[in-house]
Amino acid sequence: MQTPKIMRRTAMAAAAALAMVSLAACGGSDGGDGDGSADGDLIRVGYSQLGAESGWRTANTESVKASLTEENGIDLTFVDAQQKQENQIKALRDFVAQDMDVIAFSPVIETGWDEVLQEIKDSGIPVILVDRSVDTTVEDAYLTHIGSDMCIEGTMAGEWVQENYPDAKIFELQGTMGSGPQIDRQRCFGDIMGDNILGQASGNFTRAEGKTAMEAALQTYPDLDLVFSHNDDMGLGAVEAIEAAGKVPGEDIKIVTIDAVRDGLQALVDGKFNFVVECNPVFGDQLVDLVKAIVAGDEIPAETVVIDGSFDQSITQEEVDARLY
Ligand code: GZL
Repeated sequence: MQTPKIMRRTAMAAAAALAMVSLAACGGSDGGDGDGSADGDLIRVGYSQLGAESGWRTANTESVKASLTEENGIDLTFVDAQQKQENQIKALRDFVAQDMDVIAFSPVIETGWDEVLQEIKDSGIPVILVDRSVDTTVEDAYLTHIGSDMCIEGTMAGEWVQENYPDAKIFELQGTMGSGPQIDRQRCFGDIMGDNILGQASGNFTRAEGKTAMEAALQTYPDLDLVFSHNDDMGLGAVEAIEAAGKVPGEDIKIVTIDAVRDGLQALVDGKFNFVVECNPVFGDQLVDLVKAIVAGDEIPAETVVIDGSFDQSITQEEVDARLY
């Protein structure tokens, strides 16, 4: 479904193209030399990033900024929300006021977006949902989503635990409560290993909060022997807590995480993690292609799923060193 803004721009593009053909026929040209929109201007993109809470987010931001560049035809306005929804909503409203060509954002939690998404829809600016998901009543609130399937990630982790430690006594470190990854990873891991979960607590996807949550868990559940962490950073915090308690991470207490950032894979090589499911943050190149296709009025896929792999302790130091992030 094309929103009014795209139809307006498509009409402009058609008119520009017609103008160029007629000018060329007369031996002239309008000199359109940009890369991106048909009229040669840079495509103005407003991007609301949720924060810088983890190694994953840092790698994702680097990928977005490396791809949405002027040389790629993009004028990027990038705003970091420090993991606060109110900051994202303000940024989104600013993008509407600035009449961006495209808005992209990675919502910190799934709910609370209806009002601002309706405002964006009324403005006709197309929205790309990046990485995370939203739960909204606004019809056609966004044009397309790009990111990993968080349920598949939870399933991959659950299947590995079922296969290798079917009798594990599990503590679950949850990501930011109400976020898409926390909801879907928990649901789909729990579908397989839910009966083995002794307790859960959120570490908000950060190393420090993961350590704090793990310290409490070790007190409450002294016989826990496996941690399922929704991301590497909280898993690394858990390592610190486990070692401080005089136990050996990866042996006394197994650790299964998601993301596969370099620090997480290093913990795997070092024997402190046991299994890591990838959640690939490097999709800036696919994002810029989506932006250009939207502005060009091309057919847009509703979903671009970023493919994830997984790693166990067979990984080598050379493989870790060769990783992009
Ligand atoms: C997943 C992403 C999650 C990562 C965390 O796509 O949204 O947020 O798993 C990050 O590391 O904080």
